[in-house]
Amino acid sequence: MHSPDVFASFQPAFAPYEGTDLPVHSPIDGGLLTTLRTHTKADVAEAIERASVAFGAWRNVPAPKRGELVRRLGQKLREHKERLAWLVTVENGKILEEGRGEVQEMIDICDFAVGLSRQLYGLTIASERPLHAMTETWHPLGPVGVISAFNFPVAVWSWNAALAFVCGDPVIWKPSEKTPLTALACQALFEEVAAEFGAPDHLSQVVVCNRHAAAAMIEDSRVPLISATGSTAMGRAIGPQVAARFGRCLLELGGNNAVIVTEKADLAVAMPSLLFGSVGTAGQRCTTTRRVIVHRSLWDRVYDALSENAARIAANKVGNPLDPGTLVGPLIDRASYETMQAALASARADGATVRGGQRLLEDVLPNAYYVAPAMVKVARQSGVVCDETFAPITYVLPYDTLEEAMEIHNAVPQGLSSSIMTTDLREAEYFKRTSDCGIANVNIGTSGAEIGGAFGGEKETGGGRESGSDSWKQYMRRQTSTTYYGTEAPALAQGIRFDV
Ligand code: UN1
Repeated sequence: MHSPDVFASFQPAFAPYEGTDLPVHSPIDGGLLTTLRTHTKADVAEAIERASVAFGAWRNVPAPKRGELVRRLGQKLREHKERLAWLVTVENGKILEEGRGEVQEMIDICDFAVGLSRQLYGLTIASERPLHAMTETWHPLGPVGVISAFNFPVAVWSWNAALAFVCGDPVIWKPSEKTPLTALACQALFEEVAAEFGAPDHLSQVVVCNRHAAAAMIEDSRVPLISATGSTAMGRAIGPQVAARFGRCLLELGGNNAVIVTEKADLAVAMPSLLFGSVGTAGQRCTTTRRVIVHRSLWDRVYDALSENAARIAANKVGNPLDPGTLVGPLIDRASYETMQAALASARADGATVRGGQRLLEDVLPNAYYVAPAMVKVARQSGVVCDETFAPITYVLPYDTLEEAMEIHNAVPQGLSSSIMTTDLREAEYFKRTSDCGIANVNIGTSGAEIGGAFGGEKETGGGRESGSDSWKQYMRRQTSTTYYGTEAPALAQGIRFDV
């Protein structure tokens, strides 16, 4: 499965981190890729100290010059797109096409951030007092702690890092322990760029560690922003810890995304999006379509079409994600497979019809976890349907009125992404107004957002917004400034007199 040459070409990036603590496996065959040494809490504290020093220098570099560093990073990623995509596939298991998409997302956010580096605009505000000028300006914030998940092992770092760098902030990155190698590869590419550019040392650092060591970053007020992607449980743990020291959190947590298919849907448009959203990335996107809420008149038809397509994929398109014909790669690990099976068992116990979901390729790859995507027909939303199971399970539910569909839609704890399939403008607008998610699409699926929009969601999704739009403001400190340029004693606001 491996291309030894490509893997060997990454060895210099891994070498300084090699050790005996953390075995890293490929989900493709369960094989050991390498073993790393992990950082302790004290190591993380030292990284924070180094980042603080880097901040002192980087904050004084003009923003457009900081953008030049990010421009070069984007260029470096273009040059290494194919090999980095390959490593993403080997370490994470997503198909190579999606590995390439992930690196493209990094390149796109670099381009976005370069433009932004000349547009960190503030405001001029009308003062109520004569000869006073009021402005609002944005200043670098400080070291940013980035915690990323295995499923987008490099793109999510880049959303944060590209913005943080142009905003004047160093980054300390704690990647998932399941995917540290892709992080080290990015770090090596960054270091090449930083050396050519002459950036301060330690502008970007990777800490390979568990959550106990990462607590150093969560607890330290020298890290004013923690941007974390992962489970709701993780967010629930770190959110209050960061808040307790008045730090800022940017949380992108679980999703339980639904697509509503109305009577007015064009199924030729809807079906491909439903399928990619449900089974693409083996159901391991936070934006994966987990629920399809279908008008009762189309319930059987949509369920049958989805399960037939899923069965077709299971028959010959689940397998090695490096093969060009594969559409669905493996689950990340055994635990993920077991969680999936438990969810299906629970759905069955609740009376649902389950098609697919069985393990595949077990004889040839006993240490890898490939599954047939599961389509679950369920009459009512309850129990496990309300949970996010990070696997290819799609619950297909019926509705009678659009109001009822929206109630079902919003009655889960998560609020990341949502879609409606309809050709009716009124239905589409009603849906957008009523969906409680951070993302609400019309006639496209729930996954595959572009970097130009703000990405994130409400409720247990955590409320954060990353990447596009004005997400950059979270990586900066806002300052309101009033200047008096008169020669008499200045007037006080609110008309207060204080004559001595
Ligand atoms: C994630 O799964 O954490 O919208 C991120 C998408 C991708 C990003 C997903 N652009 O599906």
